[in-house]
Amino acid sequence: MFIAPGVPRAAGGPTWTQERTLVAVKPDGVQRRLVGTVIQRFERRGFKLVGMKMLQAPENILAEHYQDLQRKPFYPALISYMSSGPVVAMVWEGYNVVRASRAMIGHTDSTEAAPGTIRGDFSIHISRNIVHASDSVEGARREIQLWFQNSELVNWADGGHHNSSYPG
Ligand code: IDP
Ligand code: MG
Repeated sequence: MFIAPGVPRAAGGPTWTQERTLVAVKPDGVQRRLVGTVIQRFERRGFKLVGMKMLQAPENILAEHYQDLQRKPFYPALISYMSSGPVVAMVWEGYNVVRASRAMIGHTDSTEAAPGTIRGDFSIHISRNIVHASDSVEGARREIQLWFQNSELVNWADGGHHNSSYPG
């Protein structure tokens, strides 16, 4: 049975709230031709792509994006890595997409990232970890506003063209 987002399954049961999160394929992911792989994993999980663009990330966006890390010793190298080539920024929507996408990308450090996660399958080092995903609903809201104009996000209607709902 299909249960619409936002409708409680039963009294006291889970509520389906839709979330959005920012996912970005970092320059090493683009260089290694992993853009399609990242998109495929989110699509196959059933999440909905509502925004996507390739860009050479401007320094002011990177500085704000990584503002919490400014005092870390690796910060200058991080900014230079993130500026080393284009990134593909995306906004994905779906039930608990923030937490689910963190699980899908895996641990920051490639050594700790579980096989089957994006980082666990492809990352070679903590400083070259392929992909970014927001780490909280509030962080996602902030990052989506930072990377995208409202007009760049598309609220498309789900036509139900999935295997699970295909007629006949
Ligand atoms: P996250 O990307 O898993 O959320 P954060 O701790 O928010 O991890 O760090 C942001 C990014 O900074 C990491 O994805 C990685 O690219 C880089 N980074 C974090 N820790 C290190 C480090 O110890 N050495 C080099 N780069 C690091
Ligand atoms: Mg982070």
